[in-house]
Amino acid sequence: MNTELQRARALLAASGDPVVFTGAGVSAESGIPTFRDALTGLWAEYDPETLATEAGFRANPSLVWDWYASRRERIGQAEPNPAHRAIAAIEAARGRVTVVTQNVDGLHARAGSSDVVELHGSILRARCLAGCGPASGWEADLRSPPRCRHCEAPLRPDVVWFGEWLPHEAVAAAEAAAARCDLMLVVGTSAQVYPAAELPFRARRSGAEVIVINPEPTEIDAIASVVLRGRAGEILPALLP
Ligand code: BJW
Ligand code: ZN
Repeated sequence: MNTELQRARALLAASGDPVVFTGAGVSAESGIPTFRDALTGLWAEYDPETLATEAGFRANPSLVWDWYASRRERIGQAEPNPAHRAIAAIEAARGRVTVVTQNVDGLHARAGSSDVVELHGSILRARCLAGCGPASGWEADLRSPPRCRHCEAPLRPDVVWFGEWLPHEAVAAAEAAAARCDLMLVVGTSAQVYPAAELPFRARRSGAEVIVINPEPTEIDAIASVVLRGRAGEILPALLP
């Protein structure tokens, strides 16, 4: 076994409180596209200003709703991959592992992780654009977008778009996890989107070891104790005892 992998296994085995911080790369092997990969990422084909901002939604609600609906359908057909399952297995072996994810696909929970902090919301939920709160029963509404039952305003996907605040409770839980953990596994994120990308730095400042798992270099490599270059679905299972 290669030395870096051995070091990572030892750090995980010695950790009393690991936290896993994930991005789109952890779901790539489930067939869900990432955002910034040069050829296959969503932002190579689609414009984030048009599709992932409130202004873009207000300008063309049905275009944006349909784009999210097609992604939701693809996610519904996808299955958790060996990376999601390995993370759930780490929890099963130890009792608790907080997973802080930027992903909106719900695959960590489907793989069996029970403590998942969703920093960028969930594509499986919708909420009222006018602020009434979470919506229910909208799946059967075939309008694009469906309308709020209380005020008839359009519903929007319950995800965090550019320029929007992250859900306060999720940020608080993620910051607490980063401050308290003794090991943070940073898996499949380009770490270019803030404030989420601050979390590994927060963990490192509090003395945690950082392990990066990614086929490509990232800004986090500089503060990592170990960098494992490769696919999450191949590397994470190899970290298990
Ligand atoms: C693998 C793999 C395999 C591949 N195994 N790995 C200038 C202008 C305007 C705004 C800003 C600005 N400068 C900074 C900002 C703030 C902005 C920001 O950070 N922008 C940067 C892009 C510059 N942030 C925000 O706006 C945030 N809000 C905020 O700051 O509020 C305060 C505020 C209020 C008012 C005004 C201004 C500020 C909100 C950010 C919301 C991000 N939303 C999205 C869309 C979610 C909904 C949806 O799904 O459509 O979240 S964007 C997208 O990026 C998505 C992701 O969660 C997020 C992070 O991406 P991630 O997960 O890292 O994916 P990729 O594709 O980048 O990387 C994939 C990685 O996987 C790569 O490294 C691959 O190598 C790797 N990989 N295969 C392992 N098999
Ligand atoms: Zn409403």
